[in-house]
Amino acid sequence: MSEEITNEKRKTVLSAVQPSGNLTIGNYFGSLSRFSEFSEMFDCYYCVADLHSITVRQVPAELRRHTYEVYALYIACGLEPDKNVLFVQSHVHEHAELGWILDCYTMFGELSRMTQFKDKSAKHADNVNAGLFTYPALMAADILLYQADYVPVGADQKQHVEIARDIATRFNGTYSQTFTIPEPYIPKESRGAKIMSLQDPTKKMSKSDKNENASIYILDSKDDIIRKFKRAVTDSDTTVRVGEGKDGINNLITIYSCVTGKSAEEIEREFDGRGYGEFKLAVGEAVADKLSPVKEKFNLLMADKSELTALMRDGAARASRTASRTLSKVKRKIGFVEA
Ligand code: ATP
Ligand code: LTN
Repeated sequence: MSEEITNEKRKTVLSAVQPSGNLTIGNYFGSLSRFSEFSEMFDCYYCVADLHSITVRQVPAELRRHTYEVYALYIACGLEPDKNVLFVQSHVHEHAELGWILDCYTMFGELSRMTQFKDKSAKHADNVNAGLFTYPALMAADILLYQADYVPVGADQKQHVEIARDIATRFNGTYSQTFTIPEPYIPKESRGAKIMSLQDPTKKMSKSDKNENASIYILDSKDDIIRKFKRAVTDSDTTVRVGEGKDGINNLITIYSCVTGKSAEEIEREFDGRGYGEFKLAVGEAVADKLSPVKEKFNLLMADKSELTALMRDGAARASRTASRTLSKVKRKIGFVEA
């Protein structure tokens, strides 16, 4: 191996999921299912973004349950706790601290352009709080604390990774090289970058959707999965093919492609001459079979909360070692007096 390669620093990956509801197959195909690919090659940090989740009002008992659930799902989806740093965001105080600092390097105009802010403030018009607005600066802190090179996310989060790059570039330019500039790592459109709602396929499938039939949850039973796919909104055509104005079918083809690895053309050929009913059933069964081992592992993990708590504690200590190094460097550069 050449000198150059042996000396190259291992790249770092960071991503997070909010414990704001029951995770959907959008979360699964857009992010969780892909996380374990990185473990062998990169230093990986995955966090449960509980600080982010309170930008929308949460019921305390549910927030607690969802935090354990997302953490257990990380492991059930194949992330081994000793090969990845798995932690809860609020357990590592550096996130909130750097979040505040980065607020002061983030412009009002930049934040005003964020699509997620516009969507969520319309959806929660009675609670348009400052945290919802400055959410991207905290997300930048999550990423920059670990000097992450890659951030695997669904397409909806691309804008937030871009603002993190802008904040990092601004900070580095104001002082000197401090932060690695992160890159988003987004699956190709046909591979699950955006899974749409089953009831309104022009909207993304979201764990906070009030309509339970709109989303397939990772923990849904096989019967529920099949029933929801049966009821999925499609169109008046009858042939299974990708097309304009066929958002519902396009979405089902994307989902089937995510599960089976088949291309859209292969799927069109497989269902040539067969109706929507048969196709929906095949998608339902394939998704249920794919999720069944994840659910089994998840149930085992959730049965031992004290083990999960111990893993969380260990993850937070490991995350904090890296995060505190970056935060000290930032404080020094800004001119804060050391204690
Ligand atoms: P909320 O409804 O609370 O905003 P969400 O379902 O959009 O939540 P997040 O916690 O914001 O989920 O996202 C976790 C990860 O899942 C992110 O990487 C996000 O890009 C991805 N993701 C979320 N929804 C989808 C989707 N429908 N298709 C593909 N990826 C998705
Ligand atoms: N904003 C993300 C969750 C999130 C995140 C992050 C993703 C919080 N911090 C850091 C990647 C990196 C979301 O809503 N999906």
